[in-house]
Amino acid sequence: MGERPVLHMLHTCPFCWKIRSIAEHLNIDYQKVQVNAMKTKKELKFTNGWEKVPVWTEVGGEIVVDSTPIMKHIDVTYNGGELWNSENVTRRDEWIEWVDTNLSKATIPILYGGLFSALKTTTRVSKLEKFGFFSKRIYAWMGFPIMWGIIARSRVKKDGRKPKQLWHDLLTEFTDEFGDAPFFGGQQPDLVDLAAFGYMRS
Ligand SMILES: N[C@@H](CCC(=O)N[C@@H](CS)C(=O)NCC(=O)O)C(=O)O
Repeated sequence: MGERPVLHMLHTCPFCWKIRSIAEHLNIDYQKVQVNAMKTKKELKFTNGWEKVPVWTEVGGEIVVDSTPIMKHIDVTYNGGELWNSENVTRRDEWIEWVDTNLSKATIPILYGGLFSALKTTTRVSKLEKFGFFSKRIYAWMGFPIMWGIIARSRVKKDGRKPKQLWHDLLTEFTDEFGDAPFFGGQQPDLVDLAAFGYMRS
């Protein structure tokens, strides 16, 4: 067993950036393990069927999966639960759900919604992620028309708004909720702010 908690992740995964955001905010000393993007199932076999990143493994061997539950676990374990604590639990629960539903869905259209942005994104992903020699090249050239043609376009079509407009509207809706405060959490960021930051950072 290691001496530091371990985060299994993909560099460009928005859910992984949520974990990186909270871990870095709390100054936690942890180890990052970048999985092979084409072998996630194989490399994450130890999760007993979850097989998605992020995965957080505690020093004692406890395995925590799913990004928002991992954030809550980190907050409780290393920070006394202060980031998740709230005077208005209904508002907090409603907005973490809003962030996880709306911002997560908006990442694919902005990255892959246009031909040029899709090519730029797949080229960047193929450079940043761990791939085999052939799968890197195959992903860079085959991944881009697939992501643009099928996935992003269908999501853009469903929403009707251009990806940039969608992000603009979502961020306006989110920050309007802050009122006069600088963060959703008030004077300091809370777990909802860090989750939103994670999606944006990715
Ligand atoms: N609800 C999960 C979603 C995680 C997820 O979909 N991760 C993607 C990478 S961005 C993944 O590992 N996909 C691999 C697969 O589904 O096989 C979370 O919030 O952690």
